[in-house]
This record gives sequence, structure tokens and C-alpha cells, in this order.
Amino acid sequence: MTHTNLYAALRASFPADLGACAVETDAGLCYSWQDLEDASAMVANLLEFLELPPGARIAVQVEKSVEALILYLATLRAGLVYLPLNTAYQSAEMEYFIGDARPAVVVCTGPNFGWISRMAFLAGTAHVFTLNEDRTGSLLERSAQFPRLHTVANVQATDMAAIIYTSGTTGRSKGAMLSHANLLSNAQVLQTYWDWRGPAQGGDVLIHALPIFHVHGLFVAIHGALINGSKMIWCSKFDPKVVLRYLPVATVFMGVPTLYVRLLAEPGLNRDVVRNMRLFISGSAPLLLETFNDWQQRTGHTILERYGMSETVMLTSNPCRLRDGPRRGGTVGRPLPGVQLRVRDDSGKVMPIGEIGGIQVKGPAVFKGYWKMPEKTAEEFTSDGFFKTGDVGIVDAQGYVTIVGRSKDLIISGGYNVYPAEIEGYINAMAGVAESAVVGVPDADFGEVGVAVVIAKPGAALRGAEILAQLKATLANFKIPKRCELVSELPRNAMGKVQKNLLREQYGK
Ligand code: MLC
Ligand code: AMP
Repeated sequence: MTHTNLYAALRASFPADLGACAVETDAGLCYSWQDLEDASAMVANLLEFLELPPGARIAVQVEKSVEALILYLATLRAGLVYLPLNTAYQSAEMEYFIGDARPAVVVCTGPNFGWISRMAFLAGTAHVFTLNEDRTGSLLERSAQFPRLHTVANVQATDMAAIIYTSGTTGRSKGAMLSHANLLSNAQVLQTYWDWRGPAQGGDVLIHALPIFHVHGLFVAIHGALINGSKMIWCSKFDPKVVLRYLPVATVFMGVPTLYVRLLAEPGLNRDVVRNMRLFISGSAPLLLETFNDWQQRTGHTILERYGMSETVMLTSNPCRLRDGPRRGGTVGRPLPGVQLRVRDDSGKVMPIGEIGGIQVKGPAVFKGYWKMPEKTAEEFTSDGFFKTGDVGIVDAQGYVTIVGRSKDLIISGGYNVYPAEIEGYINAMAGVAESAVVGVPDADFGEVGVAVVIAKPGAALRGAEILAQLKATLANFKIPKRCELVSELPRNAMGKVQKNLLREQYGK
């Protein structure tokens, strides 16, 4: 039977023994497959009781917990739209997302209820619930009154399942609209390509140590385990020591490169602790060849690097099975089955093998468009329907893709995207600032971090530390540049444009 509702497809893959442990937390709790089914039914019944219009958004800013996972599953099964938000976002950022997405329901933590509910009610949200990491809050209290039986909502494959906001290159964040079919097709392709082992083949066990408000932790990791009927070991946050503790009883790990760098810093990482592991996957940011090699030496395992985006879910992957080819460090592998990927220059000419160009893609997981931004959506697609990723790369004769840069002005720090234009906007609005430029420079831990270079207005006495402190009071912590330098001028080209490449060189040393 084919399922169009993503939850129904995941549910169909739950193992026959529903009493087995589906999620084991680092606090020692075990949730069975039946628990996931029952609890998501109760929350879905609550959401349906609210009689929300079709396509209603459920915006969620909560700490990582199994109950937050259950809320995601409940939203899918009720046929509503899940909108996850990074817990680091502060009030200005939240005001924008709530104002733009106009969610019918907002779920936040108890301590944030005051300001978030005020903001949400002003934006027209009808219901605000709380959900805390210790299994308390009004969402669970209310859903406890609803039955454990629920009929999964009928949806069209193209109906929206989630909106993922990606920061905008020039100010406004854009909400990528992903359908049930986008997410399900990607999960199915990865299940085969990464050779997931179902309960009948010994069973994979995934260590889930990523946040669940972005594509990597929410879709790639969770769908991967659930569609395979595989158990997850659920880490509330990434702690290398906790991961080390679980490695001997796990088979799959997914991380951004920073997680691998931090695990390598642990003396306890050796071949013995990874003896049971089958697969280490890295993505969301470039994995340094040095990390790839160090990992191979220390553990005997070759990291599988893959490449994706919020707008497209996963696009390329290094092979998992030997018969599909070797895993090559420094590359993101080949386009996944069903993905068409090409490299073009600015004039639209397709580049020959080995030449650099903008990466464009087409495939079943490529998104429907940006929420309420039809013009922006049209701009990002070519006339023959390819999505312009904004990444710059090369495809070699064996079809392996190497990402060599980005045409979008973007910093990826520890797997989080930071758009310099957003930070510069805030700095430029500060008293005494004439102009600023934010650039990314290499960093051993986060891969890349931001540096702000600022020109003061004549007579203004500015201090870098104060600028950073002001930013910290307004923006999510991962967006704050790690350094702020005051200068008298910025390098410019003949057109008067700031030469960020020169700043990167100067401050990256
Ligand atoms: C935290 N900080 C960061 C940061 N994370 N700064 C820059 N970049 C980051 N990613 C800040 C903290 O606020 C703190 O500031 C200081 O840096 C040190 O923090 P820390 O204690 O070392 O951070 P920690 O809490 O351990 O978090 C680091 C991390 C986390 C790597 C575990 O950032 C993380 O989980 N990253 C994963 C992101 C992710 O899942 N991306 C997937 C996107 S999906 P201060 O001032 O308080 O000291 C995608 C598509 C795809 O891209 O292809 O997958
Ligand atoms: P996001 O908008 O958070 O989904 O981030 C997507 C971006 O992350 C892509 O456009 C790439 O620039 C980057 N990215 C993802 N995976 C990789 C990878 N393996 N190597 C280099 N960059 C990556």
C-alpha cells in the first residue's frame, strides 16, 4: 500500500514488536514504538479538536525532547504544517517568523510563555501551548484528555508538511515549503543508498545528537531511523563524552563536522569503542580533509560525507556500499538516485567535467517554493525547472561533486548558517557606526566563524566588545561574530564594493 501522509509511511515501517524500545534517552528513559504511536495520536487529536484550517502552521520553539519529536509526528499525522524554530532565536527573530508564518498554534517553553504568547496573540495566533524538556507543559496536559486512537489524515502528496526558514542573503528570512512527497521520497532514497539495516537484519541503532529544528537532525536523522524501524539513542544535546558512552551499542552516527572535531579531541575515541559501528555520516558544512583522515586513522572508519539544503533535503552522497564506489574525502559524492545535478556558469552555459560553476538541481525532494514569496521563488529556479543552490562546485569524470565555494554570501559556523547582511544591518544601525562588513574566517572548532570589521563615524568612540555585546542582546548566539575589529577604511574594488575576499585573507590568518 502506498502512503501519501509521511507519518503513515513511517508508521508502516515500525517493527512488528511495538513494545520494543524505539527511543532510548540519555536520561535512561525508553519510549516504545507503541508509545510513539499512542502519544502522537493524542496530540494529533488535540490539534484536530482545535478545528484549524487546512495548511495551518504549528510553530515550535522548544528544547530537544522525545515529546518534541512526538509533536512533530502528531503534526504530520493531523495533516498540518510543522514549523520548527531554533531555540537560540531571540525576540526580534521570533517576531519576524511568527509575523511572517502566521501560525495557528505556537508551542514554546514555559519560561518563554509570557513574551512569546503576547507576540503570537498580537499576530493572530489562536492557541499557545507550552512544552518543557522535563515532560511538563500545557500541550501534554491537554493532550492527555484525548484518545490514543487516531486516523491519520488524508493528504495529497504535494501538500505541505513543513516550513523550514533559511536566513535571507539580503535581510528577510525565507520559509522553504516542503511537501509530504519531498520528505518521504528523500527518506526512501537514503534508506536504500545508506543501506539501513532493518530489525530483521540485526537492526541499526542511531545516535541522535543533533538539534531537531533543522533538516539534518529533524529529517535526515529522524526519518532515517523511523522509516527503517531502527532504534534511536536520543541525546538531549551534543556532548562528546555521552556519544562515546553510546558508541559501543550503536551502528550509525550523524554529525556536522564540528561534532567530529570535538569527538577527535576525546582521548577515549579509539577502534574499540566504534567496534559495533557501521556508518559515520557528515554534512551541513564542509568536512576538512584533515578531519576525514584523522577519523580514518583513529577509528578505522571512513566518514561518508553528503550534501543537502533546507530547500532540497539531501542531494548528493558518497557511497555507502563498496559496490557503489569509494568514499572520497573532500567530495560530497554523487547525486542521489532521482537527483539531476548540473554545474553552470553565469551565462547559463553547462560547464564541462572538471570545470567550476553554480550547482543547479532538480529532483523529487526539491521544495515547492518559498512561503509567500513567489517572485523570490521564480528567481531561484531556471526556466527549465532547476533550483539554483547558490553553491559553487565541480563534477568529476566519475560523477563526484566537490563544493569549492558559495556564490551566496554565507558563513556556515558549526553547521548553522549565518548571513553577513543580517549582522551588518544590526551593526550599521548602532549609534556611532558608519559602516561594517562581516566575513567568515577559518576556525578549528566551528569550521568557520564570523569576524566583524567596523568603521566608526567621525568622533565616535566605539569598542569592539560593546558592539558584540549589543548584538548578543538581540540575535541568536551562533550569529554573533567571535571578533570585532575597528578600522578606518574597508578595501574596495573599482565599483566601490567591499572586497570581502581581502578581509577574509587579512583576518583569517
Ligand atoms: C554555539 N555557539 C556557536 C555555535 N553554537 N557559535 C558559532 N557557531 C555555532 N554553531 C556559541 C555559543 O552560543 C557560545 O557562545 C559559544 O559559541 C560556545 O558554544 P559551545 O558551548 O561550544 O556550543 P555548543 O552548545 O556545544 O554547540 C555547538 C554545536 C551546535 C556544534 C554542538 O552548534 C550544533 O548542534 N550545531 C549543529 C547545527 C546543525 O544541526 N545544523 C544542521 C543544519 S541543516 P557564548 O557567547 O555563550 O560563549 C543543513 C542542511 C544539511 O545545513 O545539509 O544538513
Ligand atoms: P541550510 O540552508 O541550513 O539548509 O544549509 C545548506 C547549505 O549548507 C548548502 O547550500 C551548502 O552551502 C551547505 N552544505 C551542506 N552540506 C554540505 C557539505 N557536505 N559540504 C559543504 N557544504 C555543505
